[in-house]
Amino acid sequence: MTVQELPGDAAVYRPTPPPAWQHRTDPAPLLPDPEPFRVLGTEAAAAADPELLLRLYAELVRGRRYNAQATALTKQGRLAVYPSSTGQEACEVAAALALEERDWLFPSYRDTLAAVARGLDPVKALTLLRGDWHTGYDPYEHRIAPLCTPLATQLPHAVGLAHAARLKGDDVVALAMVGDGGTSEGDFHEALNFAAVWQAPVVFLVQNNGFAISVPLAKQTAAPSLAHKAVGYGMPGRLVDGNDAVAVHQVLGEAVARARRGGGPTLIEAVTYRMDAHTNADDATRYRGDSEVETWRGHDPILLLERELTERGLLDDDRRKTAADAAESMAADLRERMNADPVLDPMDLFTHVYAEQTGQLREQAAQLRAELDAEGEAR
Ligand SMILES: Cc1ncc(C[n+]2csc(CCOP(=O)(O)OP(=O)(O)O)c2C)c(N)n1
Repeated sequence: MTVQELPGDAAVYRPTPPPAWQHRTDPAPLLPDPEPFRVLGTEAAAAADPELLLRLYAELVRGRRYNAQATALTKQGRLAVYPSSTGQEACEVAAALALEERDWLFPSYRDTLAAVARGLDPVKALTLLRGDWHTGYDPYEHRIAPLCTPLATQLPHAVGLAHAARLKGDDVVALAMVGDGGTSEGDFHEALNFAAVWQAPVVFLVQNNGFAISVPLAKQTAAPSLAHKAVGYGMPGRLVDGNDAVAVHQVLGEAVARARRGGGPTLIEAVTYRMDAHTNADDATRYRGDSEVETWRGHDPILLLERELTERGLLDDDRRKTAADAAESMAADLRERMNADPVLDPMDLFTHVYAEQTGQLREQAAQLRAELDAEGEAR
C-alpha cells in the first residue's frame, strides 16, 4: 500500500490493513457534485410536471406574502419577532411538499412557511414568535415538531423519532431543517453520527443562506461545502440550488424515498440567500453590501419559476392573479386575527408541561389559583 500524502503536508497517514470490526466504505458515491444541482433554466426543466410547477408557484407567492405580512405585524407591535424566509421560499415549500402526511417535519424558527405549507394554521405558526410560552399547536396534528429556537437541537429529536419509528415498523420519514450556522453545533454532529450508524430514515436539509446573523459562512466553516460534511459520517451529501424550487423538490423527494426504503439518511445543502435581515431586530446593512443583495435578486426563486412557466405558456394573467389573490386573502385573514388581543389564562402555565403533572406543580397551580381568585374578589 502506498503512503497517501496529505495535501501540502508531509506524508503522515499510514493505513494498516483494517481489523475485521473496522469497516471501510468507498467515499466516492457519498461525495456531493461540485456544483449545485439545477433544473430551472436547463433542458431538464422541460420534463417537469406542469401541475407541480403551478403548485410550487402558488405556494411560493403565498409564502412571500406571508413573510411580508408577518414582518409588518412586528412593526405594528402585534408580533414580538419574525425571522423572514424571503428568498428562501423554494426550500420551505419544497420541504413541505416532499413529505407524506404520515412523515414528520422538524423545523427551526425560520421555517414557519414549511409548517404552513404543510397545513398548519398561519396564526398558530406565529404563536411562539408572538412571545407565548408554548408552541401554539399540537405537534401531532400535522406531524410538525415545535419550531425550534435553540440551534440544531431539533436534529437529534428528528433522529430519535425516525429511529424509533423504524424499530416499531412505522413507515415514517423525518425531515429536519437547519441553517448553515447550526451545522457548527454539537447537536448537528451527534445527530448525523447516530443517524448514519443507525441508518435512520431521516433527511437533513441545511439552508445555507450565507449568514448566521452577521457571521458569513467563510467565518463559520472551512469545509469544501456543507454537503461535504456528510461524507465523514458515512451518508451521502447533496448540493442543490436552494432557489430552484423544482430542483429542491426533486433532491428532497429522492432523499425521502431513499430513507423510506431503508437506504438511510442524507444531508442536503441548499444554497440560497436570506434577502431580509436576520429578524426585524437586526440591521443587515451593518455587515453586508447592497450589491450582494441585488445580485441575488436576479436569482429569486419566484422569478426563476415564473420564467419557466411563462416560457412554457403555463402562466397567463389570470393564473398570476389567482395566485396573488389567494395570497392576499391569506394575508388579510392573518392581519385580522393577529390584530385581536390574545386571551391569556395564567393557569395555562401549568398545562402541557408534563403528561402527568408533578405534585410540586399541582401545589404551585393551587397557589396561583388562590391568588387569582383573591385578586378577582378584591376588584
Ligand atoms: C444554541 C444556540 N446558540 C445561539 C443561538 C443564538 N442564535 C439565534 S439565530 C443564530 C444564527 C443562526 O444562523 P443559521 O443557523 O445560519 O440559521 P439562519 O438564522 O440563518 O436561518 C444564533 C447564533 C441560539 N438560538 N441557539
